[in-house]
Amino acid sequence: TVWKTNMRGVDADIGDITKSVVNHVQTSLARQAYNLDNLGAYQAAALSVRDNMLVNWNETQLHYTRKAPKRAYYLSLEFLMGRTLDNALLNLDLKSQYKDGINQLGFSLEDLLEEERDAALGNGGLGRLAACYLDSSASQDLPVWGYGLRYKYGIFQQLISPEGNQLEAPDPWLDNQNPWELPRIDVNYEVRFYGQSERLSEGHGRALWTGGQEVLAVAYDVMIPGCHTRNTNNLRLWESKPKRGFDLNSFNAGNYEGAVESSNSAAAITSVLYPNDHTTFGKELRLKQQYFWTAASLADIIRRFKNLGKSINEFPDYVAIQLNDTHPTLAIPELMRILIDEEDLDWNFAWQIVTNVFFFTNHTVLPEALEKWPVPLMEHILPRHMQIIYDINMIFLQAVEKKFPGDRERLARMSLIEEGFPKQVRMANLACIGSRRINGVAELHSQLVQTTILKDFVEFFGVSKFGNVTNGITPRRWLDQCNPELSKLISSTLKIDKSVWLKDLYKLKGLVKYAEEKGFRAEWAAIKQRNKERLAHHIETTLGFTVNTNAMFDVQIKRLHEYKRQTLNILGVIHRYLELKAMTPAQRKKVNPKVVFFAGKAAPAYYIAKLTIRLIVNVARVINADPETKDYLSLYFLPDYSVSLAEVLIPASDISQHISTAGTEASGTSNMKFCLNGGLLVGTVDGANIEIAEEVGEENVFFFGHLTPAVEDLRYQHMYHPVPVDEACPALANVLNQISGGLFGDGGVYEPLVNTIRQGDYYLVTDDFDSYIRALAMVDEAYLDRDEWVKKSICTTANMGKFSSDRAIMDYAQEYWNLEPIPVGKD
Ligand code: DL6
Repeated sequence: TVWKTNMRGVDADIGDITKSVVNHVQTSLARQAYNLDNLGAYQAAALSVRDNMLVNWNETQLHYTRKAPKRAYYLSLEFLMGRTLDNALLNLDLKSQYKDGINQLGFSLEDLLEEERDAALGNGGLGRLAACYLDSSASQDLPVWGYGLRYKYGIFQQLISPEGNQLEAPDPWLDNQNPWELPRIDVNYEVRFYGQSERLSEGHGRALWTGGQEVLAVAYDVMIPGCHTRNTNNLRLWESKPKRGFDLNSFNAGNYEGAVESSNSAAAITSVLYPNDHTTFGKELRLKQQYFWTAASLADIIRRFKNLGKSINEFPDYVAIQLNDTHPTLAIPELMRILIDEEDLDWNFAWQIVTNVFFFTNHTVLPEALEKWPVPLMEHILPRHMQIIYDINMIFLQAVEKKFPGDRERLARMSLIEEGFPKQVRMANLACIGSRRINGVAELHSQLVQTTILKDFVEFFGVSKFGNVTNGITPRRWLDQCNPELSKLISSTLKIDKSVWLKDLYKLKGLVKYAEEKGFRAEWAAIKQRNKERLAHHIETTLGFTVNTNAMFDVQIKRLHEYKRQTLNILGVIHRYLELKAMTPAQRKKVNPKVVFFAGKAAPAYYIAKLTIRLIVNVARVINADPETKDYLSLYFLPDYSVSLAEVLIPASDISQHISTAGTEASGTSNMKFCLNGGLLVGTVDGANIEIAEEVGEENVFFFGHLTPAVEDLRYQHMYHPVPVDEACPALANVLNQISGGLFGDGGVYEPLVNTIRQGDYYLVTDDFDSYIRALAMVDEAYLDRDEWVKKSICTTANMGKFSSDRAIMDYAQEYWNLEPIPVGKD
């Protein structure tokens, strides 16, 4: 049965909606309804929708409190939520009523949706995954809360200079107020930094941590409505504040700067999201962010547990904590500190509790992403935690020595402390030792975790501690919301209400048989075409470019990174351009027209990634202006990639590129989004591409490139027996020579980028180039037979059931957390 939500627990009608919106205009915004702009109307509409969510949210929290189930907490330093209003209206099943209500007030809902700023508290895949998991937890009635930080500034805004350089501007996303959060000044905790830790007993007993700086963590709650259920979960984000306003003594003594300094330093903790994915820099503020957030979250979790009146040894029966990568790993020594220093438990008992509560997900095997913190920094900021880490390490290494006597190298590899200047704490080792289970995010990745970075730990603990949960995406945002026409066609064809298939995505399989129906294919193709026109319109109005919507749309959208190989893509574009230039007009006429889109941000300090953007922008400038070729090939770099931009791009794509060097992309999730929207993939045999092909059929994926086992050997050869690119891959050499020769502006500018391929070629662009070009030729050929292409597109969507984040979150709930759904209003 479909549960209908409403204004107050009874049926919502349009009159109720307009009344509630107008009421918010007058009382919450203190404005007049007759003199209101779209922003004001959006805010009032959002507050009115929020009222609905609040009713459900309160009911859900009460229900969870009454039922006292085991709960899970998802600790993530990033939640890349995007916009909320459309998603909330769809999940609450109120969209059509609000559309009409907003119309009656003289506005258009579409316009109001555009007023909302993205909540961009994340870098990329890891943060967006966390957002999908929140949606799925609520939709599956699971008692799961998220914990994160309320950054004042999210991921930077990306601007492109006239030369093609990425520039970064702050993202003041809270400037217009955020109707979706509830400040909870009553929920706050003190968090200590620095100071001294004095051991109070011999061995691993209690210690007293005093002095230093105390900062206040204040909660902000964000409601997470489930789809067609009253369950509305919570995302709690912490803001840092000085414990006391400012130092009055310094102020009175005339030391104004000193007086506000400590209050500024407290507020700075949650001021900005670090804009790096896959790299760590060992910065003090980042370590303070991590501790601030884990300490506040644990204090909150323990307080909630204590309200149950249970004994502390039952903690793991009521609490599971998922560590989203190593960022929250300090929660492990922090829980030890609480149990030993505050609860007065003995070490072994405390350790048993800790190792039954935490679960750890690894999201990358790239060595530069494995977090390490300098011991001196850790000792300075968290002296008590450093003692605990040393104690954990000592006991652990004794056990390793017992199991592998005399294996000193193994001890050195497994130690929590990496020798060197300075010594460093290895957070992945700590997360692994302190967690009950560890998982990777796709089959291949989980295998690689077990056979490379955590191999020693598998040998020590046994393989049963390690598992896999292949990532997923929420079909609510990534189909129903971003592609409403396709969603409607699916419901009408399957004759199943969307509330059903959106929560049981395997139902899409029913579409396979319609791939053989001409009429259905025509409707399917027409929707793709309209989505392409919607994207073209967006580009025209925001950037002023006219895009050829009769062409194939080829999209690569993700963070700029050498391992993701945007370079391979742009070099392929240049190769295609050179081929077109060499053709006669008659030959060109037979070519399949193509528009290539790139979007993505580069970490501000990542020079090669930024240079890649510059190359793309300048290649676009040249080829889009070439009268001979522009009808057959054009190229756009769309600035300031965001969740909202992805929602317009993905439904419009015919083909998308997921072309990482094999073994480097842990999973990828945009690959799933494209396929769910009927886009096909060109990709390497990497991450979740492999499982997608297993589901949709290899005949529907364009694979190319070397496989993971070959990668190490190839790198070895590049290093010790290098072959010049001219010999190894003449087609690529020609492309590189054109860049160096200045076809796209001063060739010298691009030398550092070109040299990454000519010298060393760590990401194997040379090795994969020919096979990549062949794969693109196969894409062209397949696209010529449009009927077959549409069949492929339909069969791809139809077989994407596995990649719903509902499946993924239920895997976590059942296999890891031991959690039951607790539906509100069903008993
Ligand atoms: O698991 C989500 C996402 C994967 O889909 C990507 O393949 C992977 O690159 C990304 N990893 C990170 C690394 N973060 N850290 N640390 O973002 O995770």
